[in-house]
Parts: sequence; structure tokens; C-alpha cells
Amino acid sequence: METTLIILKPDAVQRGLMGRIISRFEDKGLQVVGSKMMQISQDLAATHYEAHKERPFYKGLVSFMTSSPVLVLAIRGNDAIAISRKMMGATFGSKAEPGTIRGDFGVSNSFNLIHGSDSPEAAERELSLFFKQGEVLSFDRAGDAWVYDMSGGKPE
Ligand code: D4T
Repeated sequence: METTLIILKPDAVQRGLMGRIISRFEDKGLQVVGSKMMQISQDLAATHYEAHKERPFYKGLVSFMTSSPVLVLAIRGNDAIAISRKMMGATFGSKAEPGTIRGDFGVSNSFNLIHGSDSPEAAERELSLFFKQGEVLSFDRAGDAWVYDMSGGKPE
């Protein structure tokens, strides 16, 4: 099972889209195992986006991400990182396909509603940036037996 970091960005929170976006992950069968609202500090935004430091959009991105509260989520499932990225859609709302979160809820390129880790290494790094020890939980859901076929001993 993989766990990925998802951030519902300031535009998603301000536009009242948190519930509908979380529902999409739950409807898919992915499990929410961590959740917290927070105001991202300048330092945390800079660390999180350090790979983009030299990009022309970096300053605006940090300013946007620190402008208003976000909801950070830890989401778990088999292949959760790739599945979540697919559900989010292309980076820019103007390009994202209908049926994806960015495609259905936004038109903006910089206000693109959601962040999701793009690799297992990024997920590990980002989860540890946003969640303290013990804040990402492990628990069985009552319906888990009907989410995955476990007859082969692993989730299919
Ligand atoms: P994140 O990292 O937020 O999940 O988005 P992506 O993985 O889909 O996109 P990214 O890392 O290339 O960009 C990070 C973040 O910067 C904003 N952005 C990006 C922007 O404002 N202008 C741009 O030209 C690009 C490329 C949007 C997402």
C-alpha cells in the first residue's frame, strides 16, 4: 500500500470544494489516513517547492500557497500515488480533462486546486514535512473486504 500527500490548496478551501474533492478519493476506494487544516508558512512553502526555486512562477506559487489555509491529507491505497495524480488531472485547469478534479472544478493555471506527490520518494518527503509522527494513522475500514480482491493474498 502507498500513502501520498494531497494538499487542497487555498482556492479549493475558499471555494468550498473540500468535501466534494475528498468524496472523490473516498468514492474511488482510497482511504483518508491523515487530515489537517493549516496555514502554510513561508519556510514550509519554500521547502516544499524548493525544486521550483529557479522557475519564473515560484514567487507567485509560494505567495498563493501561503495566502489562506489549506487542507492537507494523507491518502492510502494500492498505487495511491499514480491513481491520485490521474484523478487530479493535468497541472493547468485550462488543460485538464473533464472528469478530473482540475478539469471539473477549475479553469485557472496557477490556482489549480490540488497538489499530489508525484513519486514514492516525494510522498515520503512531503508526508514528513506536513505530518508529525503519529498523525498519519493505520486502521481497517469496515468495507475494506469489498474494496480490494484479497483472494490472492495481496490487494488486486
Ligand atoms: P503540484 O506539484 O502542485 O502537484 O502540481 P504538478 O505536479 O501538477 O505541477 P508542477 O510540479 O509542475 O508545478 C507545481 C505548481 O506550480 C504551479 N505552476 C506550475 C504555475 O503556477 N505555473 C506554471 O507555469 C507551472 C508549470 C502549479 C503547480
